Amino acid sequence: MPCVLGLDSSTQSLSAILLDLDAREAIADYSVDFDERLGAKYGVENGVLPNDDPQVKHSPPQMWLEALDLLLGDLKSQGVNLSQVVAVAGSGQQHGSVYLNPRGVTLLGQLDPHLGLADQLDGCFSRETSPIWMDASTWRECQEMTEALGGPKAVAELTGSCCFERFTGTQIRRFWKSETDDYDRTARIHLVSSFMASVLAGAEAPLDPGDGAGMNLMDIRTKAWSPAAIEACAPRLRSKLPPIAPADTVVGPIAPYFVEKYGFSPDCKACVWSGDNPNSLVGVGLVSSGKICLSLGTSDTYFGYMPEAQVDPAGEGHCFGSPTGAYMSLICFKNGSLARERVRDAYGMDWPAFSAALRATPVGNGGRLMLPYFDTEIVPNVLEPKVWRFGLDEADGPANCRAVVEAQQLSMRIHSRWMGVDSTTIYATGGASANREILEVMANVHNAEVYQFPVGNSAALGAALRAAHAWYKGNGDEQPWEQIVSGYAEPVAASRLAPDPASAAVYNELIPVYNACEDHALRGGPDPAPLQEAFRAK
Ligand code: XUL
Repeated sequence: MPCVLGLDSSTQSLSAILLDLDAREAIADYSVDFDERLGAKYGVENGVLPNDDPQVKHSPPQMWLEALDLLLGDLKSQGVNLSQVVAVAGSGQQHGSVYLNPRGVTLLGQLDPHLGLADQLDGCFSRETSPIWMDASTWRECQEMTEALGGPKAVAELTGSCCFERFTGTQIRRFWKSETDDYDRTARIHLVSSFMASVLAGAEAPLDPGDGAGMNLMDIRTKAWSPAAIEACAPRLRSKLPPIAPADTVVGPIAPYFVEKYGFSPDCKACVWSGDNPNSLVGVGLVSSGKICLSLGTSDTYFGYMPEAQVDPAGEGHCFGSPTGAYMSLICFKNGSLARERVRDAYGMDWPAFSAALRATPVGNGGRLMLPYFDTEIVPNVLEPKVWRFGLDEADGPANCRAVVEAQQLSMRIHSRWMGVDSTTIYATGGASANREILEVMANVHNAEVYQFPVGNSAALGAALRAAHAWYKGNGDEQPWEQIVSGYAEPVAASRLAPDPASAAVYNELIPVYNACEDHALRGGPDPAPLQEAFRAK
């Protein structure tokens, strides 16, 4: 019974999905929550280290290592037979980076099964904490790299995206500028994905073009490091970066550490990892054009498959590599689940009460709107956290619940226009996709049918399916992607939620009002109150 393992090292947890390739079903689906299991030791909140500066968001890389030991130890003690795993691949939160000193690079090849991963790699990091995708502290470095590369359009054409604060290149530049000695003693800069893949392989792993596109350092068309972007980023950088290799590359056999400690077979193949979004693309079966996925996780992302590289003219969205060798379009909204939770908690609610609040309030919320920038926001770009309320009383719990959900969906609708995708069908995934009331708002705002998935963690599932693809290919039995995903990454037909025409019409009227609120708050546009009044009067 050959099995493949997909791991997902995300902001708040490390998860695993084990697929039985003969039975074509998931036989284990398990997660280690960082706060719950390691929060006291590492001092994290929602997986992130607290910082007085709301723009700075780092996590401890040793916590990710310790979580890997915990997760595999738990699976083993639950009786999961890891010797049947023929290939393992993974998903890393995108953009985050890990900085190894020369000792760290050497030790990766000498992992001792009698010690824990976090303990033996202690002292191996030239930067103790890892900047992650939520970090917004590199505005200046974005300007500098953009200027050096000939302006925003030129950067986007070259790398697939304009310079963004969270993108790894701008983070590396800031490190070089502010901690030059530590930068100089850095032997290797990994992404979260290539770092975790290196640990599993016990050897330095490449990163893939899906995750590489989140750095502003890779040429999006050749899928190789761009000398110009590297030059604009930091000196002596090229030799510190790992190679880039296709997502179905096998790095090597799994390290003896995992064979001795957890019972993996020495023949188990350790494959290249990718970012959570490229993995999710496969995990929801988007291996050809036509449909859109909306992932409601720590970040909310809106993405789809693209056959050719296409860049957002407005500069807000991204073009990443797809694990199939093609491309994907993506827009990332930072105020996702944590914003929903902030509203829920502010009114002492649980999720059933939050859903009841959505049911009890009218579609369109009577024109009461929120701009939910609880944290700095990526799209639209907001560097000072601030929650804006327009005609919305902060004391009114139910109206605020509806306002945050409607704001998120309206913003996605507005900022996704550049993709030009006919999204009459939306695949919903991520934790909050279990909430039917939220999906109802989604269906009506986008005027599209919405489907749920049996497996909530599409990133871990996508990683497992990539491991399967690499394994079949390595056996000389390469299978088309449609066949790889079939039966695993398919929406639940009975979950179909059709838009209600009257509600969709209300949102069509509300879109310009929401747009005007954004315009007023972020670009000094006119007061949106008259538009809100006109909306209410209709
Ligand atoms: C995508 C992004 C987030 C992270 C979350 O560009 O920043 O979706 O990948 O882990």
